[in-house]
Amino acid sequence: MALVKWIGFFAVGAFLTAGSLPARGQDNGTIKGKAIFKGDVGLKKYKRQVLNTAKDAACKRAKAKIGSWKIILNKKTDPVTIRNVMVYVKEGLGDRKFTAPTEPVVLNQHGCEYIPHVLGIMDGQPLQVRNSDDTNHNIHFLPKVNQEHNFTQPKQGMVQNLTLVKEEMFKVKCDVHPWMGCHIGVFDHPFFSVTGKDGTFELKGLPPGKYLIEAWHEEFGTQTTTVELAVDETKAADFTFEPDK
Ligand SMILES: [Cu+2]
Repeated sequence: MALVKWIGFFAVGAFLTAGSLPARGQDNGTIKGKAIFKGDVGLKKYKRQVLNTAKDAACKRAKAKIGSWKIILNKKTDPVTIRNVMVYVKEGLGDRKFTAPTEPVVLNQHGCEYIPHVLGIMDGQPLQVRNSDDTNHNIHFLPKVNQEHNFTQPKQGMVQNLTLVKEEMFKVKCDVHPWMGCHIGVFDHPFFSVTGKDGTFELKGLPPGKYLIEAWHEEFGTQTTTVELAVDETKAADFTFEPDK
């Protein structure tokens, strides 16, 4: 039975590759690049800060010391790149409408840290807030245009589902553990990406067009650039942050 399925799969695949059916979509553009740091990486303020969790015995047990997520520079590459930069389409999609995925985006509290530290989600897509720690967390959303949420998850394994409906970047904090903080970006389209450890991002599946792309970092602010994409085109776009300039 499994073999029959696989044969069917390949047969359909070959048929589509031949281009007969269906008409090929034009939403295949890609913009990729990196968030570059230009400045003196030797300065103390650019070293990763260490946060002490001793205030809460359960947090201390999980991880006595946590590295701050605010400024993480990848100094192994030249140029130096920045982690946790949210890159997104700011303008250029016109009045196109995009359907939010039904699978939730998870914001986990684990080891008394928010994972991930910068999270992107579409408006209307479920956000699932989880407590994976054996301690009490308070989740306090600080939005400007979305609804403010402020609730506790006192027990390990607790889950709360929420929906965000308006586009914005906002901060989330825990009122129990002052070192805990993260950021959520809500978008009315699926073209957003957070730079990883290597400081790179990728926006895929873009229709051809001219876009204003913005890159946001919680400490370094925003940078923008315009990118014009033809059908199926891949273009590079780097963002350079010079916080001391
Ligand atoms: Cu907490």
